[in-house]
Amino acid sequence: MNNKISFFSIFILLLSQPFLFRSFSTQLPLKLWYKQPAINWMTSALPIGNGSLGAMFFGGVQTEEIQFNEKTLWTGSTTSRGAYQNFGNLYFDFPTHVASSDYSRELSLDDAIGRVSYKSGNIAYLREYFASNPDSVIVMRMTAPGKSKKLSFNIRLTDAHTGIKTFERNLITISGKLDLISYEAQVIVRNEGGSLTFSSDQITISDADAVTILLTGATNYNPKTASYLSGTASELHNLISERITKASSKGYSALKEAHLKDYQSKFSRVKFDLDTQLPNVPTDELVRSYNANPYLDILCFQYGRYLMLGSSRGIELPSNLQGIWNNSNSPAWQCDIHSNINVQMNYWPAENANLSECQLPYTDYIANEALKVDGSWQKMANSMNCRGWTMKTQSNIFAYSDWRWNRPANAWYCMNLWQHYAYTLDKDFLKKKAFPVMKSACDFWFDRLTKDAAGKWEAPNEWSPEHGGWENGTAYAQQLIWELFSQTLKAAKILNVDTSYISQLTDKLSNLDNGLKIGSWGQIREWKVQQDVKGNVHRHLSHLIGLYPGNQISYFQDSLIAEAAKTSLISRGDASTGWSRTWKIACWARLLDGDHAYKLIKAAQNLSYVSKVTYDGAGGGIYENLLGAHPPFQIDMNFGITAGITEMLLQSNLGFIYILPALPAAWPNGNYKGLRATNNFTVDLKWKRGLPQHAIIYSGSGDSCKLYYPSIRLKSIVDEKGKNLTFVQKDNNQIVFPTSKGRKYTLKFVNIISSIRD
Ligand code: FUC
Repeated sequence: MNNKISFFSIFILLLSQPFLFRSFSTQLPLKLWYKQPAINWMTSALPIGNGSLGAMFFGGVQTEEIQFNEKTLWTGSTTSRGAYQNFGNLYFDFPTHVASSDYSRELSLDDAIGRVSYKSGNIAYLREYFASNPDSVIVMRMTAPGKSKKLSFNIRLTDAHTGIKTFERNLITISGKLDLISYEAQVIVRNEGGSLTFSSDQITISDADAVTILLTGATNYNPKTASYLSGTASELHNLISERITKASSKGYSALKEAHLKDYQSKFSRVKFDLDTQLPNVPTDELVRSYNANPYLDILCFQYGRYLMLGSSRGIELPSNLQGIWNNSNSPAWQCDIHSNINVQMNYWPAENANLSECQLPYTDYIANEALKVDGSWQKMANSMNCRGWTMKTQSNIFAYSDWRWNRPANAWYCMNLWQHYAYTLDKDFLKKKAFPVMKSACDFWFDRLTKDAAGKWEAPNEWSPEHGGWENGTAYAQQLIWELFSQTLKAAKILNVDTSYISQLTDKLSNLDNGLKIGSWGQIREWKVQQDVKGNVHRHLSHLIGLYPGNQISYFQDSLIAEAAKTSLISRGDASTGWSRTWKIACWARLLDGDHAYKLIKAAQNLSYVSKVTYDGAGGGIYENLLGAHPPFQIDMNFGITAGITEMLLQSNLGFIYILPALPAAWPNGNYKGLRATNNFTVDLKWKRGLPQHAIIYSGSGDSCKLYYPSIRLKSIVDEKGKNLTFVQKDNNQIVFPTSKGRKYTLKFVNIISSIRD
């Protein structure tokens, strides 16, 4: 028998065994690790967070520093910008400790636990840190595994402001007031064995077997009230005291168990593997010298999901320019809510990377501020004699907004609302939350738009962030308004709102300048009047919003326009600020060019040590701790990498599921599990030699599933009961099959055979 044939038939036999098709979800342990303590907050300390309470740990041997934050600790008010603030620092002093070569500092993304371990003398020490969402505390545990009475150290807490500090035996409290906000944090220390004493500036532990330290903090901020405050300082004190007492009475194991249950149930929804080995080098070395290793891509992808769970749960506020992590009282751009790309980018991977609930603090914030009668956003619209709501570029958490007008941001914010619906099909959310806000944004533009010479609706006096002059009908404004009107129209039809509104919106949309004009050198025109300069490498891609995150530009709709977008993208270049590099990953993915998207992933992984504000792009990339470098640290790019990679693996924005739309040659084999597609589908997929092998599709909606892949050939679709399903081969590239809500379907591709044969 011919060898090739015998191998082939054995292989086919093996393929018919179900166990082979269960092998999704393999994923290497996800860990950032280092052989030395962090020396710089921005570039090397490691973040933990529960969605609103966060910390960065350094892992110093003689002195451990844990800098912490709470999302609502801001100076400023409804009339002044202020800035997001550092809350304080917690220190652990181990004066006699000297690290041996066994030092390790790590952050596990699988369990959201930071660990520091080392040997001092012949004793091994271990510290564990996590930020618990269910118990609203940061938990720290010191042990010397297998030994007793070996823990002697001091605990100090500092306030980043000038509040009052008090000690009551094992409890330290700091409290104070900023411009508007009252704040309080408490630290409680529980020693097992040994003794605890305290003085006016520290708690001292002697000869303990193990020690658990809990930290929590909050403010009296409340976005639902007109004053943005609720409760007095003493009510805040009671809340914090109750919280810490309750958590402390649970004990370390129960706290850890609750944390793991909560975190892992969300984080483990998505797995991503590129058929690679775990590199045996620390993370700083990995970025510096082994940047081509696909494990770094996996790590960066999942880090964005980790950071989202860490910075976007709880209070109705989006993550800011640094998520929630900030060690300065005067951070760059005040660590604000920036409306011309940054806050939106923070949520790009929320839906498709399966953390839908993490988008709610942002969507709730939008709905809350947009619908506040006489709130600042409505007042800004009224100041232009328009209904609805709008904003400027910079915003604090009290809806004070300043710097340049960014009127089309209302449309951009609405895209996130629509996204949440498009993925979840949550009609209640659409009706009660999204639609009223979207309609109100449409009202603003109904009142604001004017007719151009050709009789098309255009937005007067607009910009293209953040360059060029102001003029009517910029591509930025028009493309965003087009998205707003199209999505609101879809929403209106789904919700069966009155037909006169639907015809009014239909009319406006069909007479709108859609912001897609091809210019003299084949580019998408950024301005209607001003000339675009070829080779202008400005970081913003505002005229390509229709490509990503919008839906207007694609080869499936108009290849001339898609080519023009490509010309514009090439002209902008690759190197830029951190977030700009990652926006380009998603744009190249939408242009179905996986290799160029991959090039941008590598550009985004450029190891940076620059911590001062720069725009030239040379310092853009990531730091040793994999946090995004604008520079300085800006978290949008971490979410941008995750969103961009997702877009390379799966696209569904046009109503069908395109698997592996932009797979680069650098990822020939791999699998993912749990990526989300619009219309409430979830997709697992395995590929080999660049070709899909099999997929599992979970139907959350019961809609028919449209699957796209060039020259798609399916061997079979089998339901949960093993029954073969008939499917329609719509054309060379698309198949359609019916689904039932809550069911899953296993698809086998014919490619599996051809890829093995050749
Ligand atoms: C926008 C960008 C800058 C920076 C700032 C926070 O203004 O143009 O690059 O990211 O936001």
